[in-house]
Amino acid sequence: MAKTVYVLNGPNLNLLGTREPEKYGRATLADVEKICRAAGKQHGLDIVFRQSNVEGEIVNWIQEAHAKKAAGIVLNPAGYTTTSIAILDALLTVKAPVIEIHITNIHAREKFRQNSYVSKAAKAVICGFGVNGYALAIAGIAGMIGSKIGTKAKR
Ligand code: CA2
Repeated sequence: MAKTVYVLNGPNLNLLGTREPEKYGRATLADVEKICRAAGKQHGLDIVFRQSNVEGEIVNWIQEAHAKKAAGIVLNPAGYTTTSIAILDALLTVKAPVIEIHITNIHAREKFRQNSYVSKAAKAVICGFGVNGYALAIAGIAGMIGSKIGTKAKR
C-alpha cells in the first residue's frame, strides 16, 4: 500500500491566485493540489491535501497525520508561521519528516515574516520557488523515506 503525505495549507491560501500575483504568481490552490498529486504519483505516494483558516483545525490535522502514520507532512503555515506555538507543539510530536514550505522567499521580505516557530520542528525548509516548491518538498520526503524512485538518505 502506498504511503501518504499530508500537504497542509494555512490561512488565506484559499485565496491564492486572486491577488498579489507579482509575489505569489497566478496559480490557484486547486493548481497547487494538482502539482502535489502529480508529484505524489511520480514518487508513489498518496496525497492528503487540505487548507484551513483555523489554527486548531491545522493542529488536528497534524495529530491525524501522526496517528495515521503518514510518511511526512508538507506544511505552508502562512500567517501562523511566526505566531503558533500550538502548531509547533503538534509538529514536535511527529516522527515523520516535516517540510515547511513558503511560496515566497520570506527572508527577502519583511522581518516579521522570518522568525518561524515551525522551522524548529521542520526537517527542511523550502521557500522562494513559487508553487513548484510543493513538488520539491514531496520529492524531498520521497528521498528521505526511500520511496519508489527516491534515494534513501540517512536521517
Ligand atoms: O510565501 C508564503 O507561502 C507565505 O507562507 C504566504 C503567507 C505569508 O503570510 C507568509 O509570510 C509567506 C500568506 C498567505 C496568503 O497568501 C495569499 C496569496 C495570494 C492571494 C491571497 C492570499
